[in-house]
Amino acid sequence: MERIVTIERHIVEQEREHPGATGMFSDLLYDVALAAKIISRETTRAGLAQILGLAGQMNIQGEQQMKLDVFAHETIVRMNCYTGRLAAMASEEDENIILIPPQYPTGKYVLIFDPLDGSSNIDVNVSIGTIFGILRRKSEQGPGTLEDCLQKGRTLVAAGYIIYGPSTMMVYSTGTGVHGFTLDPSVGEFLLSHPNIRIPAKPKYYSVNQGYERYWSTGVQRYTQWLQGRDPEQPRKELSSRYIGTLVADFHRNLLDGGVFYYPADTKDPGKPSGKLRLMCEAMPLSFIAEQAGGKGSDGTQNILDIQPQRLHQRTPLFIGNRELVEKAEEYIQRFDNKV
Ligand code: AFP
Repeated sequence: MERIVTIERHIVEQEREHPGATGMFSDLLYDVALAAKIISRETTRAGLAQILGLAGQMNIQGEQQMKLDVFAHETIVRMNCYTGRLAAMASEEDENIILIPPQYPTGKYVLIFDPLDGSSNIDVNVSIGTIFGILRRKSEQGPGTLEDCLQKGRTLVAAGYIIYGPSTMMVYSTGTGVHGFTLDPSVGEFLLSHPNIRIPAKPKYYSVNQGYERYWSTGVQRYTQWLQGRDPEQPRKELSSRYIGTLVADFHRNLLDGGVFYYPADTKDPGKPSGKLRLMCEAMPLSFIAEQAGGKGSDGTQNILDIQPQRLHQRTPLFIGNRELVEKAEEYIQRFDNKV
């Protein structure tokens, strides 16, 4: 008989595999899941903002409506600032690291997150998401530091994302495989629905904003032609194209069906020579998941998990999904762009 496993039970069962575990890490993961449920509840009401009062304006009760990305950020911060599990947080919505208020104890972990990824899709009722990563602090005690946050993806102790789609799902890994849970809103629990996710060996999709093709390097353009089965030197069956414009949703689909997502460096905006995506809050956690599912994340020249972040909001090109598709991107970039 199939067992019904809640995320709480799953986290506790995983903890038992680590005899020295204090439970602090499990509690932190559970707090993230709880924040996700609150954000999920609010995302399903987002369309009502128009009739109940626009975000950023007064609603009919005369209360100020909060934008959903700000709401998601504040929910995660408020859920985690007083628990004694964290030394600091870093959010895509905050320029600086978020310190634990002095009246609360600090803990040994650091939480990095993108509270609401794909926010431009909210108004059109298309899937959005939350991305998170958990690091162990480097400093011994006291308030967390920037150095506690600026660590390589390789040092993540856990990472995951929540997708707010037709149903809400939380997918996470603590370094022992990738597991997916679907929220049953009637009981308010995440239930294990996708144990041990592996990226299918035969990919189906490539996902990129092809509207920007003319701003890409020759290597990325030639790689795209290869994905479309149009490189006469290396013939292959074409992949189908899918692009949602929410990284979490594009990544999630390719994780389950196989494929590659990329947001390369481009020349569109001289202020963003490395593309749009953030290394710490987006690329690192998802690359951790990809690797745990048998795939890979790369910036086109090196593994995302081996990059030492220099700044909190550093941007990076990203190629992520099936390992051989990502390595093929590296090959094209090496061949056509890195001429010396
Ligand atoms: P927004 O949060 O501004 O909608 O950006 C979402 C995102 O960072 C990521 O989720 C998408 O993959 C990417 O941007 C889409 O960007 P383009 O609109 O340039 O394709």
